[in-house]
Amino acid sequence: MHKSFDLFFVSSNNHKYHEAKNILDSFGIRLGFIKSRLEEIQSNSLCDIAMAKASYAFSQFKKPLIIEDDGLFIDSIGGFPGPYSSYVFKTIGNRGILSLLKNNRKAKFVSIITYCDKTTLQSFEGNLNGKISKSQKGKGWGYDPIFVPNNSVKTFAEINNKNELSHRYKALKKFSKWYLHK
Ligand code: ITT
Repeated sequence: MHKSFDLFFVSSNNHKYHEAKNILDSFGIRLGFIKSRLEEIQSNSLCDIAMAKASYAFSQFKKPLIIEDDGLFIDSIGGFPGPYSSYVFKTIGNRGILSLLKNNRKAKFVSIITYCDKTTLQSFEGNLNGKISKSQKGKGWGYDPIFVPNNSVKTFAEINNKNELSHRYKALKKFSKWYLHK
């Protein structure tokens, strides 16, 4: 099991894995999947959460791996849901988020990718600015139907090139440069 890959993505979220795999394929890196829900510390810092999540994953699976921690930060509500994005999506969801917003709809998506092996723990950050749409548009996972990236009029759920511009793409691009030269 898991033998033929040099690098694994550990996550409970199939969508995150499929996007990460697609992006890393384009950089020539093959990515295996270990589907697992990892323990998460409580913190206001995505980076601290990601580092702890990666160390925990390595202690469990003992293979070179990456994990990802994401957050959607909405300006007018003090950066909420930020590090609590997963919980907020499951509780109030996109309808709940839309009901909280008025005119200022600025937001950003942040991805932290953390690599861990026996000797190294290293994080890479990708940010994407945008805004929250007035209603849900398109069929996508998570916050995709309400996030409109800057320079677009369509939501993440409506565009077909999300993997060429997303927060995940930006973090994985930095990771790839480092990983391929390490
Ligand atoms: P892990 O097992 O990898 O932790 P997770 O889904 O709990 O999976 P996060 O803790 O990183 O992942 O939660 C971030 C949440 O933000 C995620 O559950 C989605 O609801 C949302 N999210 C992150 N990236 C997204 C994207 O590209 N498009 C839409 N929603 C996204």
